[in-house]
Amino acid sequence: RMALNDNKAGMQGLDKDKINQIIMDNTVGSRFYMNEQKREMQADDLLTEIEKQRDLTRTIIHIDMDAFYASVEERDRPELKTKPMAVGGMDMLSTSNYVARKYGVRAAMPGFIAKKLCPELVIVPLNFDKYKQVSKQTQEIFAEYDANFSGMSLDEAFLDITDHLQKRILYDEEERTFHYHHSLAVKQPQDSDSDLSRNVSETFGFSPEDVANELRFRIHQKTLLTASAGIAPNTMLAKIGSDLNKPNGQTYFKPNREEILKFVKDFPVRKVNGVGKVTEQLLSALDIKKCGDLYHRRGDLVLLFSEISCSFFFRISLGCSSNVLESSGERKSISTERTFNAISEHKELFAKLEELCQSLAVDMEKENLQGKTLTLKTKNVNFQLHTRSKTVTSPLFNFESVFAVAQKLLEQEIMNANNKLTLRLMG
Ligand code: DCP
Ligand code: MG
Repeated sequence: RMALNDNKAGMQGLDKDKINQIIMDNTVGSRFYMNEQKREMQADDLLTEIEKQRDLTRTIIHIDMDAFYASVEERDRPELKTKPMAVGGMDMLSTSNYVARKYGVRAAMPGFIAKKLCPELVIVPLNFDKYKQVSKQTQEIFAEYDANFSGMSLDEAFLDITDHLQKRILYDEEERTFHYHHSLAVKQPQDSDSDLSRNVSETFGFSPEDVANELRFRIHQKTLLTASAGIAPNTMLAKIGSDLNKPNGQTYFKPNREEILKFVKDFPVRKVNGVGKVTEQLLSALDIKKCGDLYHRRGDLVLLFSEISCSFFFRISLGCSSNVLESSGERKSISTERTFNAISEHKELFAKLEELCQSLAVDMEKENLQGKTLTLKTKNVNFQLHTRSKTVTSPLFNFESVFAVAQKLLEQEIMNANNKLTLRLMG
């Protein structure tokens, strides 16, 4: 940001590099430079905190069916396999097969536009009962590997196979062998019709990749549909992995920090789960396209985004994310907030905070919930909303533990306020 801006009349053709070097050399030590450095240090503190939480001990698999609705329809009408096809209606498509994707036809596109892109496109109406039934079949398989698997939608799930891998060491060959559905056995030319013995079964090994292959094999045998998988130490990488070798493929991220960082560096930010169109555009305006750019621009991100957003971005840049699966439909947060006449006395602010924590603790107990992240929400007299969060290592489970963290957050809020902190809402 110190660099020369040469879009002023009469500045064409300058040696920008040389000029920037001189600016840089002479800015070191200036207040401007120190401020830049301070922000980078702030960012580095956050990065260190995240790095401390990196945990490479679990093995997570993300499984995602290929062109799910479309594949179910193709299975039941094989003549569609070679044609461009989509599922949905003229107003909206739910997905398309890989033939149609070549034309730019995809999910969340109106069918009438898709028809313009590909006039021979076949549009098949939705058949939810069929998709639900397949989903049930796959979930029966998932449960054998992780009873607490987390189903994200009909066609995708996260499994923590860490415990399975340990038990698996003791599995004999038979327990790792699965038989072909008769019609799916690959017939060799020398086989007679009654002799498919060479191809009737497949045996899988002990590694995480073997387990993913086994899962995908079993899904295919049971549903006649293919799935892709990502295997990684956390959910973010596992999710990325299931998409990388689609369709009918898988990707393994070893539990190795250096290799993960190397991969993440050049990976497009947009492809990370949770980075939507708006975030992509915001980051793109800052010329941030790859996950590695998030690290290089950490000082600017701290200046421009909230702490929660920065944490999210820095996690991405380090390839860190949760490896704790939430069971389907599980509640993720609980909150309480109050609006009141403006107060600024510290004693009053902390009293209000105490009251809120008490009320939250009662609700948590009722719902039998514990917390990992506490967020303090404030609205000042100028109606500016602000949130500040802290993630802790041991769970928050009662008034005392919640209030201890909340107090720290409020202290920071008071310290960082430009003027005397005066609030009209706290949550
Ligand atoms: N779906 C939908 N509307 C969307 C996206 C998806 O109704 N905007 C439905 C149809 C998909 C299913 O959810 O078949 C699964 O979504 P995916 O994103 O996993 O897409 P596909 O399984 O179709 O394709 P891929 O092979 O890319 O996973
Ligand atoms: Mg899918």
